[in-house]
Amino acid sequence: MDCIFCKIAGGEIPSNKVYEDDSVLAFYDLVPQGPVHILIIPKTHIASAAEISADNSAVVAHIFEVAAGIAKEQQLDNGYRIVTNIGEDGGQSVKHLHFHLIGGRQMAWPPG
Ligand code: DGP
Repeated sequence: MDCIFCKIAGGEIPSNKVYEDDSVLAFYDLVPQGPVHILIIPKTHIASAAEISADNSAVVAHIFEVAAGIAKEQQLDNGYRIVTNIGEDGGQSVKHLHFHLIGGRQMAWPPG
């Protein structure tokens, strides 16, 4: 499968890693939308949050544990945003589940 985030997870394509364990990788986004912009992905291929099921949801819970730890390390004590884009209307460009952890600035709502 020609998936750029699978290649990053497998080490085929380099990334600026923030955290890694057996099931999860976190790395800096190439196009940061804030002073801190980190992507957190499952190493196994899940196309998007629309594909989360009882069979694979454990890694998603783990991702949120990892995210909380990263946010503390990054000293995002004033808050931050975690977002996942789904499909065309959601603005998803990479079809491998990823959570954007963005912080270090005031976020707008509603999102554009
Ligand atoms: P989304 O639009 O939600 O699918 O977000 C995809 C994000 O992935 C986007 O913010 C840019 C980032 N991105 C795409 N290719 C690469 C890459 O090769 N390396 C890194 N670090 N980030 C990438």
